[in-house]
Amino acid sequence: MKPNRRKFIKGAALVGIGAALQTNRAEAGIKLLIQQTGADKFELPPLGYAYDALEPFIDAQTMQLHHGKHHQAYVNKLNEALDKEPSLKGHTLEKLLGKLGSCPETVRSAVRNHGGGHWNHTFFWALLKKETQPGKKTTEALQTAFGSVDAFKKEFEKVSASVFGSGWAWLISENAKLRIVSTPNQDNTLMDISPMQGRPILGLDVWEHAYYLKYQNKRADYIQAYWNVLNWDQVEKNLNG
Ligand code: MN3
Repeated sequence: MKPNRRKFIKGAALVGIGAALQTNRAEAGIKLLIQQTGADKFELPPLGYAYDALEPFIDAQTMQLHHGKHHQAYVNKLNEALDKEPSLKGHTLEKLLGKLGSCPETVRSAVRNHGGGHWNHTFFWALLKKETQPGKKTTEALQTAFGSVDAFKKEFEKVSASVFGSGWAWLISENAKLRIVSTPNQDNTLMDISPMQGRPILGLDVWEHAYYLKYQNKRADYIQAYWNVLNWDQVEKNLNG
C-alpha cells in the first residue's frame, strides 16, 4: 500500500473513533470508562478484594490465575497491539471497542479479543461479592422484564449453559429494555461489530478457565454458584448508570 493511502486510512479511523465516543456516551451513558495511563498503557486493575473472598463458591486459586494470569495477558496483548498502531493510543477502551469496524485491520482482531477481554474482566470483578441481595430498583426492573427475579435467574442460567465453547452471558439494557444475550469469545455488546447492542448490567464469564479447577466440566454448578457471589449492589449501580 502507498504511504499516502495508508496515512489517510489511519487518519480516517481516528476521526471515526472520536465520533463514536461521543455517540456512545450520549446514548448509552456508559460509566465504566477504562483509561490508558499516562504512559498510554492499559493496566491490570486491582481486584479490590482478596483472592479467597469468594470461597467456597469460587476458589482462591481460580481467582488468582484468572486475574493475575488470564486478565494480565489480555492487558499485555492489548498494549502490544496498540504499540503497533499508535493512532489508537490515548483513547478509552470503550471508544476502541465501539469503533472496531474502523480499527486498522492489522490489529483489529487483537483489539477485539484482548480489549474485549480487558473490559469484560474489569466489569466482571466488580460484580463479585458474597451476601448481597437484589435492590429495590433491580427487583422491579427484573419483575417488569422477566416476571420475577427467579424467572430472570432461570432464563439467565439457560442462556449461560447454552453458550457453545467460550463466551459470556449478559443482562443488557438496550434503550432501557432489559435482555439476556450471549456473546462468543471476548466479544461484548459495546462492540459496534456485535449483532447485539446494549449496555451490560451484569455478565458471567463461562470460559472454562473461570471454573474448571473447581467444577471441571460441570458448568451448570458454576452458574448456580454465581448467584451466591453476584454483587447485587453493583447490579443496581449498573442499572442506574
Ligand atoms: Mn475469563
